[in-house]
Amino acid sequence: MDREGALQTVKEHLTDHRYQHTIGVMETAIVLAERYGADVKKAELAAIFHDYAKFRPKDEMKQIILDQGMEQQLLVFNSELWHAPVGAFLVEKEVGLNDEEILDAIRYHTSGRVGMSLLDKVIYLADYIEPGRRFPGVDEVREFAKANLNQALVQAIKNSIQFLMKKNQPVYPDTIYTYNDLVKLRE
Ligand code: DGI
Ligand code: FE
Ligand code: FE
Repeated sequence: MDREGALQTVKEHLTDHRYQHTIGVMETAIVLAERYGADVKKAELAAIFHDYAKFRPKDEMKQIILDQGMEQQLLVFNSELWHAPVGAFLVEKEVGLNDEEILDAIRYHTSGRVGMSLLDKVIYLADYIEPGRRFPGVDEVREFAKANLNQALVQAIKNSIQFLMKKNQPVYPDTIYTYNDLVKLRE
């Protein structure tokens, strides 16, 4: 699938704002893939489709999580987490994209996972630092991303966990496991 076809497909599923975010993630993911030696074409496609399921009704996402035997724990945490695994499923089913590396990068783009692949990392980080993002601390992560992928990633996940804790929100266990796994890599 080429870039134009992919963008056209995803555009119908997103708001204008989310589509602009997607373009930012795509451009950032390509730069990161080139910098760190990931597959640039796969990074482009994973970025384009990473938020494919963002606007699916909650009921539909919940049903997919149940029917497909996905991690049931997802259902007791923030529904914002659901669009990642549900997106991987729907991108395969509806778009026909069946590259497991791309699907994994979509599946784990919100929580990360233990043993993230290079492509998973590129997409997670691109989602966090694309030019439209205005998180506190994002500029520091952008700086780290110029030279050290794992350092940038740890900082991004740390910021996200701190952000959730400040709002007294629960943190999905996989997010913590991802943090621990990446901190270990840096020792
Ligand atoms: O889809 P995006 O907005 O581009 O970014 P994302 O896929 O990283 O989703 C961010 C949302 O998910 C944000 O509202 C916070 C939420 N989130 C991320 N990690 C966790 C989480 N919510 C909970 N409860 N626990 C997490 O670990
Ligand atoms: Fe997302
Ligand atoms: Fe996103």
